[in-house]
Amino acid sequence: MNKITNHMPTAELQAIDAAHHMHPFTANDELAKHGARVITRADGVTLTDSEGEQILDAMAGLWCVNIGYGRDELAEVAARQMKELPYYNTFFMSTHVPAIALAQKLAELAPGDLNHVFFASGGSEANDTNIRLVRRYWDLMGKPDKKVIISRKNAYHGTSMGSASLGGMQGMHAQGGMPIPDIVHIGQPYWYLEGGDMSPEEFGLMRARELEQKIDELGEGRVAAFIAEPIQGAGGVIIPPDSYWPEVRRICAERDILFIADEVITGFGRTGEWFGSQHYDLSPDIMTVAKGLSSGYAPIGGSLVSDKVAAVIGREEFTHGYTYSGHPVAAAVALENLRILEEERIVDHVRDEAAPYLAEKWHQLADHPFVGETTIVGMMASLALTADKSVRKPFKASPGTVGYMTRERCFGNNLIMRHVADRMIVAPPLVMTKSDIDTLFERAVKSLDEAYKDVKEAGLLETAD
Ligand code: PXG
Repeated sequence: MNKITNHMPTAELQAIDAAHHMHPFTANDELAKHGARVITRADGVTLTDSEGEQILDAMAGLWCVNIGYGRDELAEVAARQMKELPYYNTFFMSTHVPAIALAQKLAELAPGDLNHVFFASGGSEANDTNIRLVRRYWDLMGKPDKKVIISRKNAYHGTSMGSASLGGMQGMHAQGGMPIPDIVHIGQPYWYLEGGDMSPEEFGLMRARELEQKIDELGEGRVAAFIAEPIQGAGGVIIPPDSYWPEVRRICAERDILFIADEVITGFGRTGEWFGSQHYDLSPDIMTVAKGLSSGYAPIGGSLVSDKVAAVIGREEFTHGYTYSGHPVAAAVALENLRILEEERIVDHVRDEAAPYLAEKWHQLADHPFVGETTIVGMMASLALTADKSVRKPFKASPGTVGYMTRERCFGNNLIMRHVADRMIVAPPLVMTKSDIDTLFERAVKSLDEAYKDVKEAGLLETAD
């Protein structure tokens, strides 16, 4: 068999890929017809594909390459760690220096008393851990009936059976018998399409109070926890109205339930603070982390756990753990990533420079006839495509038709800007300079112009009744 290299013709790579590689969230038959885009290298904020195209990655991979591509320091740390101790586990009273050092560093960076970490290889695993943690906590507290976890529609918490059940994606639940028992979903704080005649503030309060109503309906004695992303990422960068989080905070403080903040996307600088919980002044009992923890250079995630919860869980054996919990190479890479984020003051760069500039540019897109609203916090932004700026209504075409056409134009213009239904989203590497942001903006405008024309010509510039 020939060795597969970056230098093979693209079509050949695509054919082998289609024959043997099952892609996530993909209709493989469709993929086989078109061929996957083959990414061969990346540096800074730019990807190179097998055709030599230079693509601006305004999604930081999958919301994870916070420090940008091509940082040799991480490669060197990984090589060093692989030579010294490529693997050992953290079961059976064992530990190793990378896991110790990373746990300490996370305890230092995390807000409040989140001083303990249970490691996983990504966000899905970490959220599965969280389901077990909160139920175990209430068992040990002598309240075994407190099992229900309240989540939200259109939330994304991963793809394993547990984490996808926590998520509120109907399309995922429909494949495979989810949600698993004792997970329920309340409404999301998505004012643009769901707020009707209410002001954003009224709507935010109403959606927050659904939590209180759900707790009452189930009985507080049955509810273990509420889980939420500070800002829904994969759901379309849904930034809640200002009234939402203070009200949820009040409800959580008044009720005897745990709060899990899923910071897989909002963590490690994305909002201009180290964590989204700091941006919204939340005090979670458990925080899910992954992605930006290693800037995607190695698969690692975890659950950051408060003193209160850890003290209870620690009383007896917690029968849970992954072969790769605290993997030494991934932990060493994560630690080096955190060193770079901290020493290069990348979170300050986001707050003081990159995010304000991106916001200025992003909001200019609101003038485009194809754009119904623009929203942004830190380096995560979205816009609603619209057929008619005077109303907040979806397109007549099925959700995502217009978004997909727009995404194709973006990709054609060497800009990775994604769509979620008919919202366009960006979450670029945090190290973007003003000139990178100018390039992003120019390509976004060109793509919106072209897609607007396409949509008009296809007769799809029509609002649902
Ligand atoms: N929680 C949140 C908030 C996430 O965004 C996960 C958990 C799961 O993490 P892992 O590491 O198991 O994937 C995520 C992941 C998309 C997309 O299309 C988003 C994610 C993953 C894949 C695709 O936006 N988020």
